[in-house]
Amino acid sequence: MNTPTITSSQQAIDTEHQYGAHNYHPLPVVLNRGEGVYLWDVEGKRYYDFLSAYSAVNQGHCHPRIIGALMEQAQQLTLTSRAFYNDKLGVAEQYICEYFGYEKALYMNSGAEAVETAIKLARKWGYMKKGIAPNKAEIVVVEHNFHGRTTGIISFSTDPDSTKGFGPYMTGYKVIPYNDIDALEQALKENPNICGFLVEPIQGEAGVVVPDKGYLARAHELCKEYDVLLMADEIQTGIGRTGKLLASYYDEVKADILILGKALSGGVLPVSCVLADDEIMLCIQPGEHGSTFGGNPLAAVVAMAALDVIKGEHLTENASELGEVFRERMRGLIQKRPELVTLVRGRGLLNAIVIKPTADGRTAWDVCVALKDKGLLAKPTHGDIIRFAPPLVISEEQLQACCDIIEEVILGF
Ligand code: IF1
Repeated sequence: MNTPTITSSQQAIDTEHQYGAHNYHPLPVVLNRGEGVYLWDVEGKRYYDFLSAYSAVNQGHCHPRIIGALMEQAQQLTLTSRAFYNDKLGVAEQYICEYFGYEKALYMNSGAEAVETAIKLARKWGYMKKGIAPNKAEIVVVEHNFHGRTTGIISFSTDPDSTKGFGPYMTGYKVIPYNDIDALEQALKENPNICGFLVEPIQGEAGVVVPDKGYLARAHELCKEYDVLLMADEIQTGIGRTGKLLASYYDEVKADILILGKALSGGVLPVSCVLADDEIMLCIQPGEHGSTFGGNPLAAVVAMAALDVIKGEHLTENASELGEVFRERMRGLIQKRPELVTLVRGRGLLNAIVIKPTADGRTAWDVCVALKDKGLLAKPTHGDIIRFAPPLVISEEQLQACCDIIEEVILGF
């Protein structure tokens, strides 16, 4: 088959436009190599990656430890399905259980798959342990949530772009405002059929929305009081990104169901995982849930290497320290250009700034195009918010160089 060799960025863009679904609007840059915090385009231009594939590349692009584990296993055994055992899954289950302090793990592939798994698990627990009548279980979610793109998950999205035109929608959800403890208490008090509260400890897609200190802790107390499972979606905020191993740890909360993805593989292949203790996890019995690739030996060794790197290279601590440096630099920008940069917020190396459109209609998108031209890649979310999330391996020198680029673009915008 004569597949074309891409020799220019424009050729790649044109080929995707002709043969690929138009389900994204990417920044006009075509990448073909990644290493650590750097990406290179087809023409050889180098960029700092300030998105990290939406926090899937916390360990840096093509981390040698993770790639090494992948390559060794890839020549041994990549997939058995769960019809048979393999010699890596049990090891990776024990590893991740001990890493996060749970009794059981269920590996899946994408984040959405893990969220769907958690929803099924909470419902099953609701019927088997809480005694909810069949098909009456409900899950509380929050406004501006993002948990994936399956028809089940978008059923409780409040974002029209994620939901319009994809109905009919799944029932069994109650949407309440984020960071509103009274609304949660009211929802749990008035409905005995609630089995779970699904929430991001920090809302990523909504624009790095950090709740009040104590919100998650109080939410967990209410969940215990009303016999409801706290389901923490740490797919984007987990694995060191926010300066703690899990963002839940800012409130010293250990969720009843922990949902991980993205950086669980260091961006090398899709791996996600749901963790819970026996009382919950054993509600799903043999033959009731699974997936062809879930828990494959390749994903198993890659996940262990990816988690090893986080601890071995102290990436959580680096995220915490450099996050403070970054936000301080951004606050300096607000002072210099308050009419353009109105807000900076975040934890660790998950941060965002809010850009006010200029009088001549230029927006956060135009800021990102200008950043790209200066060698830094980031992408806006919801029009006016730019999320900044470099790989956690970034050095202070590299971070300062990136802040210089951001400052140069903002001051010259
Ligand atoms: C896209 C957003 C980020 C997630 C949380 C579950 C998932 C995600 C907290 C599902 C995935 C990705 C999906 C990707 C862009 C990106 C994203 F903009 F969509 F919302 F990061 F904020 N929970 N987020 O952030 O995991 O199935 O994708 O593996 O769909 O455009 P997935």
